Amino acid sequence: MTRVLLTGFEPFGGADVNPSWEVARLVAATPPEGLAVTAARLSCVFGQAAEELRTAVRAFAPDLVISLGQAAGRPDVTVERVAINVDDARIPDNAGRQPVDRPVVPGGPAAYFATLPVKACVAAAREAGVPASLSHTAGTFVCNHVFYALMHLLADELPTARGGFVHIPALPSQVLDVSTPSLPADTVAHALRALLTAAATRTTDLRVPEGATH
Ligand code: PCA
Repeated sequence: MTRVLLTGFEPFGGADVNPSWEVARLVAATPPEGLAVTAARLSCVFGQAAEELRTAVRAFAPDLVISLGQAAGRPDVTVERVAINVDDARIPDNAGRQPVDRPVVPGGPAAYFATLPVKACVAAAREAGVPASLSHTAGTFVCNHVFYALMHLLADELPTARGGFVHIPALPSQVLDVSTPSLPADTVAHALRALLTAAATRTTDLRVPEGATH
């Protein structure tokens, strides 16, 4: 059994739901075959979220860790390729913290790549019938902060485990005026199950063009 830790966030920015936690719960309740999935809910707070993640990783000793976050405005499931060593918050977090141009880890490397087969993960979500793409920025808010902290932790303490980050769109109930794209939680959970299986079983990535020109 591959041990998978899946994290989602509490609501932030005035929202009353965060699809990342809804999806993490759904996948943990009905995991794909061969995977033992535990879900952990992280605060949307700089520093505290990274600490909660560290505690969960140390307690669970997973083979694979995928953190989920909401990216309202994105129309599809996006698999993040890179985490950068920058906190630069456009809005305050849930504790009122708003770091500007500060490192996630002082003295840490500029960036870490996800150690998932990211293109195979995108392909798996698409094969499950759900729109997905590769992303080259997780932003500079709490999601990138957690992604960077995760990759730093795994590099330091658990180098055999794979890690990565996936952003997901808003829920339909969050955007009833249809000004923002959305996907239902069960659709995203379906994509995530396929994605987790690919991440857990593929030893090499696909060599297909998914790059961006901007
Ligand atoms: N999305 C935010 C933080 C929590 C979440 O779900 C982000 O993209 O940084």
